[in-house]
Amino acid sequence: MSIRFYAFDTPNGRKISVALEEMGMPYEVHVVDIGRGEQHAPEFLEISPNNKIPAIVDTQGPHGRPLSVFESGAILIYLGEKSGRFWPGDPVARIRVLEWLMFQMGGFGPFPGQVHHFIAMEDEQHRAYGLKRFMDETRRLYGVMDRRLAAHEYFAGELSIADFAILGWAWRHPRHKVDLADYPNVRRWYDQLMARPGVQRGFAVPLRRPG
Ligand SMILES: N[C@@H](CCC(=O)N[C@@H](CS)C(=O)NCC(=O)O)C(=O)O
Repeated sequence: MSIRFYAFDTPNGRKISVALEEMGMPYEVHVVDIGRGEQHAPEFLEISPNNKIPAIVDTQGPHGRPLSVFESGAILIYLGEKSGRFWPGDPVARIRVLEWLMFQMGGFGPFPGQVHHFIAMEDEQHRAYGLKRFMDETRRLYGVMDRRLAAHEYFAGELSIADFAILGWAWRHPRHKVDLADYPNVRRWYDQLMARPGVQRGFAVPLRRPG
């Protein structure tokens, strides 16, 4: 098994399980339970120095040597390069994929992630301020996505790693209290992706230990 996949059942973990399944790459899952602090274990920090999932180790990396990769965007690009799938060779098509991948990494992840944080906060004053700030931006990002998808089937034309990256967070729309009925083009895209067998397999991969 060449890819060791270190993850937990979160949006950033699911991006990679979906991509691995869609690409048909063999891999083995190593659950890192971030609720129990396993992301701080010294052996995990050696492959993921920012103590976050996901990370991978390709035991048969370039030149036949093992290679570890952290940061989900970098992992998606690596897997796209290795599989030759969902990562176009044409420079114009590739830059479109990178634009939407960076859009996800820089915005549609950090902002809904803050909504998840503030929603759980008990202090009403902090909660209200944080929720307004991050909910407004999250909804604005859904609006950007909706406009893009009005004219494009997928974010970068053909189905790509950018779609898998964005899907990981769109999957959590109930948690950040976004109704996809307000964004009909995102709804269409979301339903289309969720109907794919590879995506379904990606979401079904156990990323938590039983019990
Ligand atoms: N920019 C990183 C973010 C990864 C991230 O935030 N991972 C979270 C789970 S979704 C995590 O491992 N949190 C544990 C911690 O911060 O200690 C990526 O895209 O890979």
